[in-house]
Amino acid sequence: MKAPHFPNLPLYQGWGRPMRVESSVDSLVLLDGTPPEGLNGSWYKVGPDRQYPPRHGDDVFIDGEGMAHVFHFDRGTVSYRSRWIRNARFLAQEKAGRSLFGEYRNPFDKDPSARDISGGTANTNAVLCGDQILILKEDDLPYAVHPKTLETIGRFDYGGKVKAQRLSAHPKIDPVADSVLNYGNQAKGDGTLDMAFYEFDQEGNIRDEIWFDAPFAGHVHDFCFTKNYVVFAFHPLVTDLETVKRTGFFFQWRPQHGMKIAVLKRRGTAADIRWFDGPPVSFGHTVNAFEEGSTLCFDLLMSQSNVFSFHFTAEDGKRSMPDPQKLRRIKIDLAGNGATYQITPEIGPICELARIDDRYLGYPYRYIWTLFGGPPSSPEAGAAQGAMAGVTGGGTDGFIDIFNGEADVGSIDRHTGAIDKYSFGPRTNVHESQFVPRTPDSPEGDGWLLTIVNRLEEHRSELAIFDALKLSAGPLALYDIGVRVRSTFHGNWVPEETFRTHRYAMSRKVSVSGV
Ligand code: V55
Ligand code: FE
Repeated sequence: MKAPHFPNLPLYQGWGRPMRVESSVDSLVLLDGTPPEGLNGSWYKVGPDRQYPPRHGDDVFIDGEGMAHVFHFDRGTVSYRSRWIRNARFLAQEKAGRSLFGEYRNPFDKDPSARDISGGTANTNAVLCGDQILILKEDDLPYAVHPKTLETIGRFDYGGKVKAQRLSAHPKIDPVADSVLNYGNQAKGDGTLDMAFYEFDQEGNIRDEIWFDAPFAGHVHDFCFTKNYVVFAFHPLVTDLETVKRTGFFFQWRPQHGMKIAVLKRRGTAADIRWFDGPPVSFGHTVNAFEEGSTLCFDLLMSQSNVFSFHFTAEDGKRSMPDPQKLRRIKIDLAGNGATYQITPEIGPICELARIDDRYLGYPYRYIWTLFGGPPSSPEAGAAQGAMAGVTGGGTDGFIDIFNGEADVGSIDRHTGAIDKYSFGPRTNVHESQFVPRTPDSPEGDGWLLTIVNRLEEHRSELAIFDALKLSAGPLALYDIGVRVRSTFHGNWVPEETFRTHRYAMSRKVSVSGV
């Protein structure tokens, strides 16, 4: 075995430098403030790290082996732990002492010994199911881990009931039905048109299952639901295996398709699906959806061009600055016979990784918490950010680089348009935040916002707890994590009592219009 050596690329520099460390910190040091009473439970987060350099050196930041993180909150004390997800890929590579996979998701770019091993990295999200935490990546089934220790238990196929080969990393909890909704994209393998929608109960039993064909094998990273419908938007990032073989890249931008939206009727069939067409816009993440009379409102962080052009380009291979991603609402009229949707104007700054008060998922809501991007604090900061994304020439304030870029924690009030935010200063960024209600029946937004703060120059991270509706007042409590937390994608909060009840405790006791 040879010592792993990472090539001299921006991808592995700065905050992108691989850590490859599993941490256990018993009791985080309180730097400032007073921990709030009543904040008891566990916050799970998942991100990529690099077990070994990929086969050909360069890659994209969304690749990398999954590292799960957990903060256990117990009456003002917080412990922190991070563990690799020991899935098939990780274990095979550990045995070989090197990476067996190359370019992101390219099935033709594997070591021959890994031909039958899934390239799934388990690096994107964590959600509770029964008494296990599931760690997700959209090209594989989840891996179950122990909720306290994060020890890997194994690949989870819901007792053989899930026939999709993969589930997305954006499951959503329906707070009224007490269900977990998820889906498989390219569900019968790379490049297949099969989409599989599932509604599960809290223990992972299937309550609803709808299979249908996508218009093209696309990149459906996230979705939305309402009381009666499920919304899938197919933006034109396409997987065509011949193109993957030729170019190496798993997705190609094909604007001629436009963005097609499928509206499924819950508990319905594929025959009930309605399709709506629009221009070739793109998005990574949704925010929420709800019904307003016969109008379906679908909120997302949208770009008017290819927001993934930093890695997945059109046929010409050019990498360019995309139109920046901002909050927009798409309106779909379900009463008429139309087959188009309406995109309403953008609101607020450049955003990424948005969350709401999860008790309002699928229903009318008011508050959004998100990363706010903006101009870099210095030309050097901008250069670091641009290099990472492979973007040269343009400005670098058009997108958020979650590794080496700067970002503030912010919120948008959808009713008043008010923006609230807090900056930890130059050369800092934050991870996706988590809203925690003060009590199960407190009003929308009344509670705490948790985030992880990266001090990019000092190479260390802090844990911040805010009053969710007073971000600009600064954190109520700030803890030193003691180590760097390499940037994560998503996660979820599990209240303490949920470990006893097995219920996600999302059931909302307050009434909302539309319910
Ligand atoms: C995204 C993230 C992924 C991925 C594909 O939109 C798309 C983001 C964290 O992994 O594999
Ligand atoms: Fe995501």
